[in-house]
Amino acid sequence: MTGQRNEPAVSMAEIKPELARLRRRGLLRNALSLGALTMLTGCDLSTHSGVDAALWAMLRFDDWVQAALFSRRRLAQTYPASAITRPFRFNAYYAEWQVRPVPDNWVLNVSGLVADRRTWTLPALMALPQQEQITRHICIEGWSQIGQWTGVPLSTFLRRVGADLSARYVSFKCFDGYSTSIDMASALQSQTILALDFEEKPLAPQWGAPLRLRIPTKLGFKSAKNVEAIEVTNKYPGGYWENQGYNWFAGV
Ligand SMILES: Nc1nc2c(c(=O)[nH]1)N[C@H]1C(S)=C(S)[C@@H](COP(=O)(O)O)O[C@H]1N2
Ligand SMILES: [Mo]
Repeated sequence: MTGQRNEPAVSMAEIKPELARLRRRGLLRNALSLGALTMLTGCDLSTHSGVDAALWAMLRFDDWVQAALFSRRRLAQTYPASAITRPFRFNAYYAEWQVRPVPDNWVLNVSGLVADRRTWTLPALMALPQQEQITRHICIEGWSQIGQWTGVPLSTFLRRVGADLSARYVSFKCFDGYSTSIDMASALQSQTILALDFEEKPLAPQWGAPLRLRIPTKLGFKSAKNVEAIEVTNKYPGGYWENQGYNWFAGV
């Protein structure tokens, strides 16, 4: 399953039509390298059957993601507590994403198109209205799991800080160096929350302590963990994966 060091059986030119098809269907935005295809699918590209398997995995996964994420009411499906995945997987595939402890002086910074730029402490966030959700978290690498998160609806928070709700983007910066951004409509969707709890306990560092975005209508990479700053802006903010060509919208 790990073919990264083997010579690919195909050239990029040979699989370009397939990748273009995936791109038209909205899963990929920019060019994808063979290395990235290997990483996304876990298939060995050193044989032709491995290449086929990789492309089919992408197409199947694309269909499945569309079905799982898109609903007419634009609400992500919710689940009973019995459906929660245990143990819950922690995404730490990359060395530079080692678990970071919460900095002693952690506060949430708010900037950009907002009336009130005061920083937020954890107790202040805990005093805002909370919402619980049991939803499916879907990673673009091809796995998913159902989890339970509780936190402040992002719409509540944005209104509380006097954000310009007609601004285009909300961006998130994390203290592990990660970043991502979403459109305002998705930020205001009722299931988009600033999660403080996971399975009814404060988030552990690996799951994004002390605060993470949880946005079940988007792929997992949008659910920023270890958030330390939120900015409301009209200038396209991009993000860690977005800047490497992942589909920016990544969901509904
Ligand atoms: N700060 C930060 N947030 C992040 C990531 C990360 O590496 N750092 N990974 C993203 C990806 S790709 C996924 S799939 C989910 C994983 O969340 P989990 O560890 O709760 O499963 O977090 C997202 N948010
Ligand atoms: Mo992911």
